[in-house]
Amino acid sequence: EYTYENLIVEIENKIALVTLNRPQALNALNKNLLEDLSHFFDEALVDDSIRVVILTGSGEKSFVAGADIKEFASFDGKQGEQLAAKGQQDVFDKVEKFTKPVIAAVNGFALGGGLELAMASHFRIASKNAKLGLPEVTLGLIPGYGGTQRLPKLIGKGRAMQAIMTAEMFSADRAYEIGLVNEVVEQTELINRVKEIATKITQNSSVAIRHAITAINASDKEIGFDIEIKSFGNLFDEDDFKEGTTAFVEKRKPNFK
Ligand code: CO8
Repeated sequence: EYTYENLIVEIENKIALVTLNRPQALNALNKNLLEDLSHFFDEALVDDSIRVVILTGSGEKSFVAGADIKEFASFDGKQGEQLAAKGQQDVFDKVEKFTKPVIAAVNGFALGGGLELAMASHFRIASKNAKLGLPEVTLGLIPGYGGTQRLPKLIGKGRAMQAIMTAEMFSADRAYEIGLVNEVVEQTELINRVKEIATKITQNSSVAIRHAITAINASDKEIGFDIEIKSFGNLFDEDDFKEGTTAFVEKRKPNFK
């Protein structure tokens, strides 16, 4: 029997509400949390009591503030590449290709790996306080969980270039304008609204929806993900990565050469 360390799973009316639960680290994705997610999606695939999955973060401040920087700060290139490859395979690809709908209820910060998880989900609903972005270049990194591939598909190449280069966050309203999230609602209404959408989905043909997901996903090119993983790993051997992650841990601005 598997017990979740960092996930809360509540199943009701064919909807699984999955809460990523590491509020002390703004729900940053560490190894345990990724394992929990990987395990959940394996189980949920064959669990007939689940028709739709909702992913959200615990607390009122954050969906997921990224991969756990403290956990990977000491990694080298090989380990970095393995981390990205394993994460993409075990979690992010599994989410995107999941044959039951996965909705991200973005209830606060969705940064780095957090926005990547929201983007791997089939669509996103945000609360008004949400802030979304890919700040990896502030750490001397690039997105490593599919962000270089999924962000341009969702918001266009030029906007994705600017967002990744500047590391700026989108407000919920701006994310709505550019199609990164489908709706923006009050935080207190977020889970109710997403459950309402999920309920509508549960009333439609699950076999048809399964085929629709596969067909919609079929337009994706796979090669970019491999290039992302390789580049992500290479950056771990650069001085900028050491400086960027050390600066985060020491709560100061990085001084890139
Ligand atoms: N990793 C680890 N700890 C984190 C993270 C994180 N990503 N984000 C926040 N925390 C921790 C903080 O260190 C802090 O802990 P402590 O109290 O022990 O110091 C606690 O959560 C609360 O955070 P803050 O005090 O910083 O809260 P603020 O409200 O002041 O700031 C921010 C909120 C702006 C969200 C700020 O926490 C922040 O900038 N976080 C980091 C955001 C970020 O850079 N995310 C991207 C990470 S890199 C990434 O995701 C790479 C993806 C590809 C990975 C592929 C394989 C690894």
